[in-house]
Amino acid sequence: MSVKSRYEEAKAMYAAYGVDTDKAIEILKNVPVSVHCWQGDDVKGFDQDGPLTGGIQTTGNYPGKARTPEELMADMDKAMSLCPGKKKINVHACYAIFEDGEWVDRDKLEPKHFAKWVEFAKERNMGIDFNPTFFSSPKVKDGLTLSSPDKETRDFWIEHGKACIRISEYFAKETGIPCVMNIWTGDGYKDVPADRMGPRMRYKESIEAILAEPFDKNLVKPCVESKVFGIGVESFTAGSAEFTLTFAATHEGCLPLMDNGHYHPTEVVSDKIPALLCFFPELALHVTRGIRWDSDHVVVFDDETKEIAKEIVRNDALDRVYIALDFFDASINRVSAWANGIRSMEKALLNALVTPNAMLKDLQDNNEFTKLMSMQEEMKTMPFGDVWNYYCEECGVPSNWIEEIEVYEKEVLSKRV
Ligand code: RNT
Ligand code: ZN
Repeated sequence: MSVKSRYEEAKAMYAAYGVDTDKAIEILKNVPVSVHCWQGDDVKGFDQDGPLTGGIQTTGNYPGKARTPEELMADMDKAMSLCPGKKKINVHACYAIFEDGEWVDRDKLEPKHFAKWVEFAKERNMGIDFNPTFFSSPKVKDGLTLSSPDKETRDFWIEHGKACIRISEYFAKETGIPCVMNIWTGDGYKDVPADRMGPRMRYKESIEAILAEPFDKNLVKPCVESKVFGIGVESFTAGSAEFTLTFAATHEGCLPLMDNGHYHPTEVVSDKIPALLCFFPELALHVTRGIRWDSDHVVVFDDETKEIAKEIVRNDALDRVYIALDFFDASINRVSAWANGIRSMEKALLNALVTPNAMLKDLQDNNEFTKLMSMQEEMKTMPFGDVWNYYCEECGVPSNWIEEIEVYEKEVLSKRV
């Protein structure tokens, strides 16, 4: 049976529950998922030769990682060609592309250092999201940036943040699509600190100084990302959940960003999304998969990813929640990591869009919890795969995508030695 005829049967089954699968597919085609460039080279970047620092770490040594902008872009292209749906690209400041032997430190970065990314995005009709890079730099003093007690250090990083706002605005103007600019630092302490408020007050003032850089709020969407702890900074994180959430709530135009690896293990971001939607016009996500800790495993089509997508869809918030991916696995083919992560996010969104949300809500409101559980269980064995396959075919994604990755590994990645 063809993909199309299987789809027709599935469509009828979903229609019996009041779900319009054609409409679901049309909606999903226009939902952007932001693809992070840093999966391709283990968060290394092009502006420095040192190790990855800041409380984050990649593990694994799979051959074939991208070493140059050209290789990284080619790998992203390959991965994206194997995934349905609309994409944005997500670039970190350390991925500046210098030409003719030029190099500037992070406080001196300019739009021209990202012109190649703009070219790449424009050719593919994509927007660009951006991140100042407050890690992997000798200017990080004693593990601290924006919260450092050393004024010179803070000032350097504030200048970096301001430069990134200018670059973000340039991205938005060039692509015609708003740029989500996420502020995350690994600032924290390994052991029990004697002062927790001091660093947070400095962090607050530093972010305020960055946001004092003039920018058009319709073009640049600054976010603050929280975190519970990092490697080597287990006792204290300046940008904790309460800190960043309150910062965003009290600073007009600043969005909270939730990374689902950044909470205590029994907390779920799916539950936090509707809580924040009650108050914030817009919010941002880093979708990742933490196993036992913030391990940044590749996103798969698991329960929490499905729930995250459901909360966005059933609260009619596809245009209020900026979805970005954030994982980095160096132990497997990196193009496959991207492809699986993007495809899984798309699957979760499609799954949410073909869930009979209105009907399930009614059951809840009418206190019909026996039927609610039963219906939710029934939904799990609906022929979702047939809808997914049709969506992929509609988007021109090759059905032999795994084989394509194997060929790419053989012909391209394995030659990088
Ligand atoms: C780290 C944060 C942060 C980074 C990226 C590279 O724990 O999740 O978002 O992963 O900025
Ligand atoms: Zn993150």
